[in-house]
Amino acid sequence: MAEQPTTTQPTAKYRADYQAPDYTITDIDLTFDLHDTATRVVAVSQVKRQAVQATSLILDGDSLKLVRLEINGESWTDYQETDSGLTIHNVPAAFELTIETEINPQKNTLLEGLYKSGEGFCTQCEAEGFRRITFYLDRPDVLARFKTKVIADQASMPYLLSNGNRIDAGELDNGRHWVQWEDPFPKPSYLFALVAGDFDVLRDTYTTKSGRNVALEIFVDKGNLDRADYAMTSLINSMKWDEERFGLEYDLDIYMIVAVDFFNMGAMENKGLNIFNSKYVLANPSTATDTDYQGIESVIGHEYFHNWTGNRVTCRDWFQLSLKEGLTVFRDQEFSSDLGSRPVNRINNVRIMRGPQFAEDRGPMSHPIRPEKVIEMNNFYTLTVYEKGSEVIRMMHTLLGEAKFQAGMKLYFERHDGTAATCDDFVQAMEDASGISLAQFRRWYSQAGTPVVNVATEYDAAQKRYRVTIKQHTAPTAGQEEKLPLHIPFDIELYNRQGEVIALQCNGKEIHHVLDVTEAEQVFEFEQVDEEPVISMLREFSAPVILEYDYRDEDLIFLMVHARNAFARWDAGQILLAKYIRENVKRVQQGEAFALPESVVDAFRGVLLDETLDPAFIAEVLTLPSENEIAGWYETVDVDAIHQVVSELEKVLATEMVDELSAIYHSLAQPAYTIAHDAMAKRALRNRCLAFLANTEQGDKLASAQYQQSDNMTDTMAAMSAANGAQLPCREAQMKDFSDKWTHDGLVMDKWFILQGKNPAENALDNVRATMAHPAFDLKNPNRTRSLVASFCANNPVRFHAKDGSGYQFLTEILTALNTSNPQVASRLIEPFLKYRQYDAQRQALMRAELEKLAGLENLAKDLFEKVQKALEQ
Ligand code: B3K
Ligand code: ZN
Repeated sequence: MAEQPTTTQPTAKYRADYQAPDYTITDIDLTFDLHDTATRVVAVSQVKRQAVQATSLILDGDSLKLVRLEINGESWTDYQETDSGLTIHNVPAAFELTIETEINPQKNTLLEGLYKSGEGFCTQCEAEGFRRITFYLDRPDVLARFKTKVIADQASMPYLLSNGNRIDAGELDNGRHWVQWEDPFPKPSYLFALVAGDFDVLRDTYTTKSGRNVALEIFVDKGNLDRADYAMTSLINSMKWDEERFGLEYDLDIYMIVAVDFFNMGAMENKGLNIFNSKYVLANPSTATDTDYQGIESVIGHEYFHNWTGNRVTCRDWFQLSLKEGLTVFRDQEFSSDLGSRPVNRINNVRIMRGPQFAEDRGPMSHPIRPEKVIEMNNFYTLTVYEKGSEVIRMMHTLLGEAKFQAGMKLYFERHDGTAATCDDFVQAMEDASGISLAQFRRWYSQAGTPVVNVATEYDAAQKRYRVTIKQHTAPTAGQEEKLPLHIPFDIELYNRQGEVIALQCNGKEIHHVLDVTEAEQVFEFEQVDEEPVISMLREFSAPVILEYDYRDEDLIFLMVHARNAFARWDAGQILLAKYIRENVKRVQQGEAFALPESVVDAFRGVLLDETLDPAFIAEVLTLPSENEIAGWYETVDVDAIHQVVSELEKVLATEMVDELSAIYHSLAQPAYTIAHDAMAKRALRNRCLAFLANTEQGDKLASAQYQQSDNMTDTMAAMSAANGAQLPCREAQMKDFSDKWTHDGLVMDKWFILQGKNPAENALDNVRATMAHPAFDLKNPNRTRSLVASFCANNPVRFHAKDGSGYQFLTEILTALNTSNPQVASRLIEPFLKYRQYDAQRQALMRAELEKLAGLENLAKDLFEKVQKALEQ
């Protein structure tokens, strides 16, 4: 039986209610006696009163059995167990608190606290998992020095790991052994980690710039050692990059990473002992795609960078989550951009903003990057806090420039190292170090929603003036009606017809290309503009806003060729595609045929044939916006029309450019697989060509041949996706062959499950249901569940939104099962339901009925409760 989540009516917490803790804990000494169903935890804490008036110590606790409670070594009976933990009455001002608890890791399907992943034990404590291990002040502003002793069976669990340095070890006479760890850096409980098990270990060393030798260890399941190299390379690259770009050095003698198969998210930055979803560690050419490799590099980097932005300076309270996450995402994006292609990285980050993040801003869960009200903290590890949070940091970087931004970082560490800080502390450091006012800019932290920036331009030939009128407006979002103008860094460039840049002059002075847009409406008048220019705007996506401007086709086609920066060229292509997607959705709705001007095809053909461009960049230009991103452009979404238009557009481009696509496809074949950037870039373009060609007569032959000849997972998956997407005859044989070959390996099978989920066939749902019986599928494993269920519900809109409501019923069944076994995963999967108001009346009613069913569930977990409630009341 799965463990039942808390059943009491959930209550909200507000940012405004923050209060410093009455007590703090300076040191904690933990002993774990590990057993599958009854693990004993003894916690000896040094407690100190902080608030004079306090007499009771209120500790957090969840699903714990209290075995023993002592104060200064004496049994203590003056306490009460509550719904949320333990209240100990009449405690002294400073004392030693001993608590022994019993927990059941085997039954812990929530994957929070201490749980079993396969044969081993591991922990996940962020945000509030430590309270499922022992009663504690489980909040990020209580920082203690941790000492941890782990006792377990020696034969089955030779490795016993925790944070910090290994200080002692020994054997017991009953076949058990123990290891003791000590972390010299005070830390909040969410950064605690413990791992026990049997692993293969990849070892290396790193010497920091000041000469400290650091042992690097990556622990993987037995037999997976040949899949750990890239993670190690990425770790070493991260350590080096953080020294070079941010001047930050690692601070312990050992850095460990453990890959586990059961994990709710990507990875966790526990001090000195990162725990990773195996998806972001394990890779070799035959099991992982280029995208997987890139994911590993960025997540390894992200968790490593947290050592300074997150661990050395942590968050005062969970409302400040973006302090560490937004900043660390910014850092990992910069890392990937410095090591790989900056434009391609930027494009992919912007796709996430314009697709799922903008969608989050429009929905019932819309919140500022620093939320004001939270029921379940795990629900706020969102694209808004992470990705928009990173855009907010990036805007400060744009406004200050690299040198001043780095001065701000330095000041931030000087002021806050070793403490728990706020978002405001960060902005203050940036402001103080740079002398640049961020007063209005701070609104980005409190205001939710995506601003719309509307631009109108006017050219006065007689005066040689170019007038740019910029209006900004943010529509009301859930629970936040009033919106104020934001400080928007608005990066522009003007070009003459020869493609040369026109210097920006205002009032006789040359001005910077990043305009400070701060008012609801603002006019910039540029002088000495000799001819009507072409304007490039929101270059590099300089602010997370929606740009509205009535571009002429020829101007976009001009920018696709002449804009000086690659991102702007890509963006011009996207705006051009968007114009014709919108127009054709209208045509489809009116029963007219699909139409695309020759000039548009030629513009894309021009990019395809431009040998001076990076092939990976060309692949991005030729990638259409996703159906989900397109859905976001509409008040009422017509899933079927959108799907039809995207398919037609792919087909028309493929047919019109078939010769070029085919020639390039063949010319880019590579003799042997390497993971060098230029090799990846060529594969990216070649496989993009294949995806187009799948819509032509050659499709089946090409996809079939590529699958058979492929010596690497990138090309294998590209062949399978092409076959799946275009429903080619070779699809079935490929799917069977792949499953026969990889059934034993869940991580690889995830790719196959994703294809089943995204299968455009009419009977996709039947297939998905049948696939749940596949031996490699396991609803208890978050990776498997996400691969199959999320790819169907979130990324196969036409089938999920089937008019008979069958897709909706399916999602409710899954959510009902996960509500008890793993509500955190359920809470991610429910997202498609939250957008129900964007659909037609019939679909709305069907989805609403499902939400109501969920609302009526007995024991609805607070993760789902918060979202269901907001969706229904919106
Ligand atoms: N800090 C963790 C996320 C924890 C999520 C808790 N539900 C990973 C990261 O952002 O690096
Ligand atoms: Zn993070």
